[in-house]
Amino acid sequence: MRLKHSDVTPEPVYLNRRAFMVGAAALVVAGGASAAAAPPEPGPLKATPNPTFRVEDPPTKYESATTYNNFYEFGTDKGDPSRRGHTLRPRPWSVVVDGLVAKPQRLDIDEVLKAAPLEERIYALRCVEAWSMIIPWIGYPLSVVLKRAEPTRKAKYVEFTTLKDPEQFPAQKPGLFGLGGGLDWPYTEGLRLDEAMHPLTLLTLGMYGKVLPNQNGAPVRVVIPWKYGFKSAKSIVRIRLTEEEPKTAWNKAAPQEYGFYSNVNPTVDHPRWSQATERRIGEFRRRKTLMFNGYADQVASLYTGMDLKTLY
Ligand SMILES: Nc1nc2c(c(=O)[nH]1)N[C@H]1C(S)=C(S)[C@@H](COP(=O)(O)O)O[C@H]1N2
Ligand SMILES: [Mo]
Repeated sequence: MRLKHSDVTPEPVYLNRRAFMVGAAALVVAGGASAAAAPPEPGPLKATPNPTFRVEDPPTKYESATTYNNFYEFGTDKGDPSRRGHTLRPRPWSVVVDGLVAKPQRLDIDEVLKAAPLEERIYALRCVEAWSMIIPWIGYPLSVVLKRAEPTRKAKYVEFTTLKDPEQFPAQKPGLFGLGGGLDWPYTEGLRLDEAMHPLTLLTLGMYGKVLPNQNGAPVRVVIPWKYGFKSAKSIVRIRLTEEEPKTAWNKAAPQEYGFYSNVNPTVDHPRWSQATERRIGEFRRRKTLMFNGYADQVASLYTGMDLKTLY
């Protein structure tokens, strides 16, 4: 008689392994689908370069910016989002703006695209993992849609919520625990209202002259260039104005490592590594990380009187 795994493995291990095997089988299926249907190349998106927001360093190669990604809804490996991104359907799509506002909105993605002239802005992106890229984004200030909704006087914070749909985001499937790095879904992020209204905070619909690729957060995300990359939530479906500081996915997962503010600060190390330098993707030597990721002139005044050493 042949032994089954359940006969030789202690119960809890067996259960975990079974969950893992189910997950592995699901991934094989997902992988098979991806080979059959490669993600379509994103179409062109016209935008006017805005010379005020333009980092002079050369942009990162498009190939790198679209294959080296953090988007844990697809898995924790840098290649997962581009490999599995085809399961996300960026249309139809709408974004709700609600909470403490006089005029709650539900905006179809086509309305979002037309709400303001599209600008191209070349920003530095600094991941908390100490790598960085230079990316030509396309979008317009988030303040445009916030003002439309007319935040009330009680509104102090803005919460962003990413789509929750396990059919589109494989790591959200129940039973695939661990594939998404232990994050709670949906992914949420947040800003103080004045940070969200800051002209640098970009509602982002494209990059490199194209519509936003799925792996970069299609069809719409935010980009906050003076903060660590995880603040820039992808594929957002809701923007909610609140009185209290919103809970954020990374802060819930590891509060001692990922604070609400998470401004880029070379003098405050991550508990497990230094933030003094960074690896620019495509370069060999490490660079010094700049205070507020190089945007100090524009944003330092937001934090007057606050202790930046403890503001993580
Ligand atoms: N919904 C969601 N948004 C996310 C993430 C994620 O895992 N899920 N990762 C963040 C992190 S850690 C980074 S560094 C940036 C990466 O953006 P990019 O892949 O477009 O360079 O997206 C951020 N936004
Ligand atoms: Mo990141």
